[in-house]
Order: sequence, then C-alpha cells, then structure tokens
Amino acid sequence: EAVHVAVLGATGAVGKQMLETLDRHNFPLASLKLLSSKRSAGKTIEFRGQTYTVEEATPESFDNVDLALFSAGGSVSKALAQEAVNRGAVVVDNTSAFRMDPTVPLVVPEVNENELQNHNGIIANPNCSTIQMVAALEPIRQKAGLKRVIVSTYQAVSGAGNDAVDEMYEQTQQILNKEPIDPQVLPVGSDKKHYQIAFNAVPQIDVFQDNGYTFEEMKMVNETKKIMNDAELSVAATCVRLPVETGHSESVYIETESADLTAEQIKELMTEAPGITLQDDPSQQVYPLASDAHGKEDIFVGRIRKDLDDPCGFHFWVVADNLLKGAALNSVQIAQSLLKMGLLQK
Ligand code: 11C
Repeated sequence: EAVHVAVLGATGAVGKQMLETLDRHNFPLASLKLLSSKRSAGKTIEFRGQTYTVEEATPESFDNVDLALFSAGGSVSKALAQEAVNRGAVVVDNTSAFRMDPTVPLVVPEVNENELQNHNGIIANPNCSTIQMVAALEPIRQKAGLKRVIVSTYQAVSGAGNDAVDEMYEQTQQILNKEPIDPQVLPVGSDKKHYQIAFNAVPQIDVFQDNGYTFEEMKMVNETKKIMNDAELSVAATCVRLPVETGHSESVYIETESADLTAEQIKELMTEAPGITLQDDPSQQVYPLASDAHGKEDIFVGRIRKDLDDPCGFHFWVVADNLLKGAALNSVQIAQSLLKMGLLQK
C-alpha cells in the first residue's frame, strides 16, 4: 500500500538524506510533497527523475498527507506538527520539540519499536548522538543489564547544518591562505560568541543549561533514559565538535549490572545485532573511523575492552553517519515500522 508523504525541511542537510533514503529503501510512495520554511521555498529538487518545487509549509500543506517527515527545526515542528496530525498525517519529527513529551514515543526501532503502538500522531526521532549510542548499548543491556553510561562525543559539523559545513571549509581555506577568519555559525549560530572550528576541538554543542551541561549533553542523558525506559540509569555526557564533515564518533564507558560479561562476548553481541558492524581487531589496526562511516547506514563499533579496575566496566568506540542512522535513516525506519505494524493511519 503506497503512502502520501511530505518531507518538511527538504532543502536541509537531513532533508536531502531523507529523500535519498526513501529512494534507496524503495519506500512505497503514492505521492511526494517537498516543504520548507519561507526562506528556502521556491528551490527545486530532483527526485526519481522528476523536478519538485519546494513549497512553504502551511497547515493546509498536510491535507491528504499520510506521513510527514519533519526536519526543519524545533519551532517549525511546534507550529505545524499538530496541524499535520489534525489533517490525518502521522508525523515523524526529527527535532527536539516533542522528544521529552510523555505522550510522544521516542523511537530507535532496534531498541523500542513497540513504543510506536502508543503514538498519538507524533513520533519523535532522537538526537543523532543518542541514536548510535543506544543502538550499541541495547544488546549489552539485554545480556548483562546496564547501570551507568559515561560518553564523550567527537561530533561532525554537518550535525549543525549546511551553513556549519560551509563555514568549516571556508575557514580551513582561509587559515591555509593565512587570511583572517570570521566565525559566525559554530558552535551555535544564535549564541553570543563564535569560535574557530577548523583545526580545533570545541566543547560546546547547542546552548548551555543552568546545570553547566549543554543541551546536546542533556539530550543524550534524558533521551537515553526515555528510550531505554530506565529512569534509574546513570548517564553523563561531554559533547565536543570536531572539524569532521560527517560521522559522529563516541567514546563510551559503561558499567553492566552483572560482572560476568567479557569483551569477547560484547564483540559477539555486536556481530549479531541488527544495524551494527563490528570493526575491532587491534592487531590489524581495525577500528571504526568517521571517514569510513560517512555515507553508510550501519553503526560501527570497536575498541571494545574491559575496564582495568571495575569488573563491570567496559570501554568502546562507536561511529555512525549522523545524517543517516542519526537522522534520516532512523526516521525512514520508523516509517517502515509504522507501515509494517499497520500504524500509519490513526
Ligand atoms: C549536532 N546532534 O550534531 C546535533 C544535531 O536535536 O536533532 C541534531 C540536533 C537535534 O549538532
């Protein structure tokens, strides 16, 4: 059964990947509508040999739409998601607007697909850095339970959008040319100060919260607890931006409930887990790299080793394409699950 689909944010970094992912996965499209905010309306996009003109999204845009994939920023989602639902669409929202709303399922299909049963029209797609981590954690949790997670991220600039990618390349060229630079976009466009990203590491992603953590860090904390349905799980994050175009890398430390798991067992779990590729052979210098993960659908896990002191402690390195599994692919997988489970019509 084919689906009438709208993609909101079609001209953005994630929107482009949404279209390519729908195409690659042969998603059954009855029709396709490409929408954006006013700023990008009028642009044209090629899809399956056809030229589409991007329209400004209004509430009426969602008449006769079954599935709306939203990725145009939180304020657009807040303004239009319920309008789309009122018109009969199911919204998969890739912003932080509804993630912590208790009436909205927050879904990574490999972890909590069943939560889709509880949807009221809106389903939230988690933050990219959360998705790749929880997907890697879930097989371990199933086997040995999970008490604590401490993560440090090494995040790519495409997570902050096309303008951030342009800024990185322009700045790199300026520095190589020994020209002055003028940061405007990173770490956060709307924040007071802007810093060099080229040849740098910036420990701020999104704005600071009153507790000293950034919003990105708190997303990782709160979303992980919600997706894993475990308010008692200890999670702490430090999120850092690096001059990598695409592919978020994460150093993850975990403590399991039971003390009898081995690193070899975790490697086996990763080999068996859907959507995960194990890349772990120190003798051959095999480990995940952002440069390899860019453009791939899987999550790559390696450097798995037991903590030197705590028998429940393990360290590993997890890398994924932040625009694919971190955003567009996970949204399309949610849509595929909704179709499979007969949940697209409310
Ligand atoms: C980044 N993780 O890398 C962010 C982008 O909440 O969906 C995704 C923001 C979000 O900057």
